This record gives sequence, structure tokens and C-alpha cells, in this order.
Amino acid sequence: MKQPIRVAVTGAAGNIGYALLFRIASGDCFGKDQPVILQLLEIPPGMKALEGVVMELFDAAFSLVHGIEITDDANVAFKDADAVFLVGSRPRGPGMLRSDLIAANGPIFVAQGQALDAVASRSVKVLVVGNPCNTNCLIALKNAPGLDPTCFHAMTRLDENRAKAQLANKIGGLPGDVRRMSIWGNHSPTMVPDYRQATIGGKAVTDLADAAWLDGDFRKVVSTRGKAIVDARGASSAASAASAAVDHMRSWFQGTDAGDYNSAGIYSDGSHYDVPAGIIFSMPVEIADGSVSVVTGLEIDAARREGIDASAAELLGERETVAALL
Ligand code: NAX
Repeated sequence: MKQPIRVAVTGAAGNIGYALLFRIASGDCFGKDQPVILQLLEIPPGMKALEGVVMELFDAAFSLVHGIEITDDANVAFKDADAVFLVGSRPRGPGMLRSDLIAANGPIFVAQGQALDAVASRSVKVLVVGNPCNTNCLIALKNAPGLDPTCFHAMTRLDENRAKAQLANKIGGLPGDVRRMSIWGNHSPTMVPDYRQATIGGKAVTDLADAAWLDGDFRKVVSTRGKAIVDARGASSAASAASAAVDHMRSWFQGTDAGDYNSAGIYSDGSHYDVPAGIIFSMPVEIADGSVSVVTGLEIDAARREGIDASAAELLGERETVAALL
């Protein structure tokens, strides 16, 4: 049996947390032979509910769970953590502007960035899920100067999964047959779902689906799916978000599949695809042995270029809004 790794989850009693913890505990994320110690963070009003979640984890009798700690102190939750899911934050409510959400959630990521800097493993992998996840990720990264910026990702895997499901449903086939489907930019309606290199069952998506649909409804459905779920469910995506977080962290720890890549919000150093430096921008990445590299040489046509530039402009604006927190 391997040595256990330490996995921290914030907002552990929330909707995403509830779906996520059981997937981690069952080995879906880190492997069926990888024990975990769960270090769960909540704010004081969430602690009682978290105790209930822990009772259920206990009752599920997962052999891979070698310990569970619960706390309302980030310095305890992140101590020696190898993997961290930053989920805890406020979801956007009805009528709430994106700028209101940034103002409400930004300070959380200052404190958590500082705690990661102080106590986490120096090779920690931090996935920011709480929205606005790109900018929250930037805040956490900037408040953890002792950690390499490559330790931080924002989650756009849910957008990638949504795109794969839409393509498979339209063309025929399984979502798992879709390869090389990229999401560029912000986890917001300005994201660019880029199907131009995508294949399904080895065949180019552009040969199988109508161009008007790909540039019309496909893009619209993928980029506004979060709102559609809220409208239908009365609550934001939870189980599908948890599933995407599992997929993202699994790829980060175990690598991307040969011949394929996945999307991740990473810290831009300005050297890829003319994306400005100093923002967290989703790009296609390949991962091997925990090392993440941007897929280079992809052709960007005029429509994608315009979308990428618009999403970068939005992220530069968000960075401006949180300048005092960086
Ligand atoms: P919930 O409100 O169900 O749960 C959030 C939990 O976080 C609560 O239990 C709350 O007590 C806790 N919390 C709040 N502040 C905290 C802090 N400072 N430290 C620790 N815990 C804290 O929301 P849920 O549905 O779980 O969503 C969580 C976040 O994920 C939201 O910001 C939401 O917008 C975001 N999402 C991100 C997605 C993505 O693809 N990146 C998709 C799904 C989701 O919208």
C-alpha cells in the first residue's frame, strides 16, 4: 500500500463538497491504491453540517480513507497538503452581478493563499473551483509567494466535459470518444469552446457537425450551461462540478491520455498564444509526471482569436477590480 497523501477540501459541507468527498474517498481521483487523509475546512456555521458529512464518510467504510480532520482554521486544513480543492465560497445568487461575487469571495482567497503559503507541501496542487474561479485563483497565487505559480489551477474541466457531452449527443458516440476539445479563457460566458482540433472516434468534429451549429448553439449552450442549470435546478451545478474536479485532479496527478489534452486555467506568463501575462487563463495542456505544459502550435483562426482576446480583456478587468487583494 502507498503512503497516504493529504487532501484538503474547503467548503466541504457544501453541495459540491458533498458530491466530491465520496468520489475522492472511493479512489476515483487519486487511484484505487492511493490512501488519503482528508483535511476538511468549513466556516463556523458550516461545522455542524460537516460533522454529519464526516459521519456519512465513516459509514461508507472506505478503506482508502486513513484519516479525516475537520477544522475552521485554514492553517490546520492545509498543513502539509498535497492536493487542495478550493471550493468554499458563495455561489452567485439571483440578481447578483459578477462584480458583487468578486467582492464577496475575493478576501476568502487572500487568507487561504496565505495559509497555503505558510503550511502546504511545496509541491501542492491547488485547484480553484469557487467562482469567479480564474480570478480567485490569481488572488490565492499572489498571496502565496513561496509557492510556484504552477501549483495553482482554476477549473474549466466542467466546461470541457459539457462540450464533449454536447458533441457526442449531437454527432453520436460517447463523450469519452471526444479528444482534443479545448476551452480557452475565463470560466464565464466569454470562454471559447474550441472544437477545431476536436475528434470523435478519430474523425474530425468539423467534418461531422454543421458549422452553423458549432459556432452557434454549441458555443452558446456550453458557455451558458451554468445559468441553465441554476434556472432548472434552483441551485448551481454540484455533482457535475465535483465530477469535473475529480477529472482535473486525476489528470494532474496521473497525466493526460496519450494523444489527448485537457483544459486548465493556468497562470499565463505571456509566452503562449498572445495571452497577456499575469492572468489565469484556460488553455489546452498536456500533463506528464505532474508537469503541465501548454499544447503549442495550434492554429487559432480569426473567430477564436477575437474570442480569446475578449476573454483576456474580461480577466484583465477582473484583475483590476481585485488589485488591492493581489
Ligand atoms: P454551497 O453554498 O453549497 O457550498 C459552499 C460551502 O462553502 C458552504 O458550506 C460554506 O459554508 C462554505 N464556505 C464559505 N466560505 C468559506 C470559507 N471562507 N472557507 C471554507 N468554507 C467556506 O456552494 P457550492 O454549490 O458547493 O459551490 C461552491 C462554489 O463553486 C461556488 O463559488 C460556485 O459558484 C462554484 N462553482 C464553480 C464551478 C466551476 O466550474 N468552476 C461550477 C459549479 C459552481 O458554480
